[in-house]
Amino acid sequence: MNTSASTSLSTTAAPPSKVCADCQVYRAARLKKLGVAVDKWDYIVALAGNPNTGKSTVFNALTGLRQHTGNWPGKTVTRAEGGFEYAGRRFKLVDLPGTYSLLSTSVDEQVARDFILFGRPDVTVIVVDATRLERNLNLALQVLEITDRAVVCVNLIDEARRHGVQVDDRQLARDLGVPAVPTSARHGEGLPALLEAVSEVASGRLICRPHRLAAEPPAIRDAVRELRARIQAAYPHLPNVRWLALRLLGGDEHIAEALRRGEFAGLETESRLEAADASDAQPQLTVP
Ligand SMILES: Nc1nc2c(ncn2[C@@H]2O[C@H](COP(=O)(O)OP(=O)(O)O)[C@@H](O)[C@H]2O)c(=O)[nH]1
Ligand SMILES: [Mg+2]
Repeated sequence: MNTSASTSLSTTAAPPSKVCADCQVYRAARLKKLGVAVDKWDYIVALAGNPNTGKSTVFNALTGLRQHTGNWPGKTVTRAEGGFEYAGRRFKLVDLPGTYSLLSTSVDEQVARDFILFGRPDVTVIVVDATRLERNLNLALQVLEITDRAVVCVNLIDEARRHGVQVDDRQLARDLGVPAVPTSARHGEGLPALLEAVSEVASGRLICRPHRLAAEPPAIRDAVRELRARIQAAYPHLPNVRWLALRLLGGDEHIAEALRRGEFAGLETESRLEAADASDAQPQLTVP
C-alpha cells in the first residue's frame, strides 16, 4: 500500500460525541433528499473528476456487479451508485457527473457540487488524469475548497509512464494535503492502496489538511473578510466559509438562496475537527 500520504497528514481518531449522533439524523435526511438511501451503508464515497479520467472504470472496478443506475432527483442527469465492502465496513459509492469545475454553470456541475456540499460524503475521491495533471488540478482544488475529506486518485498512470511522465505522488499528497494514490484502473493497479486511503479518511483515522489557495486579490479582501465573519457567526463550524464568501461575491444565486433558506443548518456540526464544541443552536443568516 502507498503510505506516502501519511507523511504529511496527521492521524487522529475522530472523537465520538452526541453532536455526531445528531448530525447523522440531519445527514440521513439530506442524503435522502439527494436520492441516497443510507440505511445499509457505513460510509458514503463520492467519485468526482473531469470527463474521461477513468471515473467509471474506477467505479466498476470497485463495485463490480453491485451497482445500479438511475437519475438524480428532479434532473435528467444519470447517476450510478454501487457498493463494496472493505475492512469490514460497507461503502456506498456514488459516481458524480464528470465536470471541469464546480462553479455550477451547468446542471452537471450543480449536481456534483450539491452532492459534495450538502450530501457531505465521508470521502470524495477526485479522479485525475496523470497525463493532464495540471488541467485536472483545477477541479481538485475546487473540491478541496468545499470538503476536507478527500483522496486524489492519480489515474491513467500507465499512460503517463508510456509518455515518459513520472508523477511524484508523495509530493502531490504533501502539496494538496490529502492522500494521492497512483492507479491504472483499467488494469486494477493501485486500487488496493486507493481503498486503504479511502478507508483511512472515511473512518477519521487520517485527517486531511487540504491545501486552500492562500490570498485573495486586495480589491476583494475586505468584502471576503466581512462575508466570512457573517457566515461564521451563523454557522460557526462550517469547513468552507471562505469558499462560500467567494461564491457570494461571484454572484452565485444558488449559494445565496441556500444560505437564505438555512440549508447549511446541520452541516457545520459535522466538522470532525471541531465536533466536540459545536452548539445545538439553529443558525439564522440574512443574505443581503
Ligand atoms: N490506459 C488506461 N486507460 C484507462 C484507465 N482508466 C480508464 N481508462 C480508459 O479511459 C477511457 C475513459 O474511461 P471512463 O471510465 O469511461 O472515464 P470517465 O469519463 O471518467 O468515466 C476508457 O476507454 C477506459 O477504458 C487507465 O488507468 N489506464
Ligand atoms: Mg463515466
